[in-house]
Amino acid sequence: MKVLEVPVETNLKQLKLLARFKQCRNHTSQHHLFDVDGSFITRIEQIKPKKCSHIQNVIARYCTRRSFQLSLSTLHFLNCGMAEEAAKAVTPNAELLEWPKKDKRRLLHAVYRVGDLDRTIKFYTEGFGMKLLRHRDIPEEKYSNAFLGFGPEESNFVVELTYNYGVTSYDIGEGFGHFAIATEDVYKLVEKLRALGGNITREPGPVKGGASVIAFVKDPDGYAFELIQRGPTPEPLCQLMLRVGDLDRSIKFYEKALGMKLLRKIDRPEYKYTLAMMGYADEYETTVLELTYNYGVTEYTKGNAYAQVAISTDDVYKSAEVVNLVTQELGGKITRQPGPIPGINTKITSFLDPDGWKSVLVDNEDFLKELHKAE
Ligand SMILES: N[C@@H](CCC(=O)N[C@@H](CS)C(=O)NCC(=O)O)C(=O)O
Repeated sequence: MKVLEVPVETNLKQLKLLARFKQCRNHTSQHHLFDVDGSFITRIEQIKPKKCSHIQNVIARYCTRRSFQLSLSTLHFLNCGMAEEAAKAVTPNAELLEWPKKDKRRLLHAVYRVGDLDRTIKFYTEGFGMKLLRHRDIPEEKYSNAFLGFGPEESNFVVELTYNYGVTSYDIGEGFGHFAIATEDVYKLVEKLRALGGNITREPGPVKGGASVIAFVKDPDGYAFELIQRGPTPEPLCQLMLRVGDLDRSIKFYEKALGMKLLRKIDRPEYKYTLAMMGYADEYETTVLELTYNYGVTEYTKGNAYAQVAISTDDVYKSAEVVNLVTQELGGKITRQPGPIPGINTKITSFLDPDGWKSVLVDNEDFLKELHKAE
């Protein structure tokens, strides 16, 4: 095997040369891409002169690795007529992909539909101990919203309930998992919820395969809430669980597209599932997205009840560019291009993840303005 080392180029300062290509003697159309340590990254086949969109894509995908970045000379080596253009196209991507990690992000709220707003408000306030934070009625659009949570929207994750005039029930589907509420005494909370007519679907006790005490209750619309026994926390509304068909793909998507961290991964082979806790800060201090993979299950029905999760950002435009880039690699798609919502002027962008779960990125400043307008 002929190994071709590429000299360090200094004309593109931000691109450190950490790459080299090894070219197979017998397959001149096949290139094996290695990182500086010599570990194999990928194989690139059939690089046609003057057509580098494929190599651009491959490199764009891998040059986000901390240990590997593209060099202009590498592209020259490929004898690709569009080397400079390709480098230009790829360099900003590497920088762009750093943005979600630098951005000011947190989970803001989960949006879902309920058949009777007052009934849910009563269950959440009297049963769970949430506060009703905001209420708005939009008669011209025939819907109302209620925002509930354990603390102010400026700092806490909340639920945004939507009531569509005249619609009294929804299909929750199989993919939506649950919300979780941390409480110091699951047994006590279960008794309170039972007394309020709550449907306890799993009695308190240690989780199968683990030690934490949990229980499950369904709210009046059938949304599951896991109750988890924990010490005091600033964020009792601690999890949003969604089922996914390929956990590694989802972890990568939420890391790259949304800048989340993989906080914890638990595999319970005896119960045939794996969980990944994804979020922006400590799992016990903030709300996390719990992604569940059930062995062998690659698709779920989604129903029409759960809608989306909202996440804050300082720049919806830049964030949408990142999402767009990541969807090309991992799947999913932008469903609303970045920009202000007519009438409200809050800048948002929304998109689907590779499983079709929707997220909305909301401009931080606009979000705060909206809250203060509502006061
Ligand atoms: N098959 C389950 C996998 C996830 C799971 O089992 N989660 C735990 C909580 S982390 C659970 O619900 N355990 C039920 C129990 O302990 O009774 C699902 O899709 O919901």
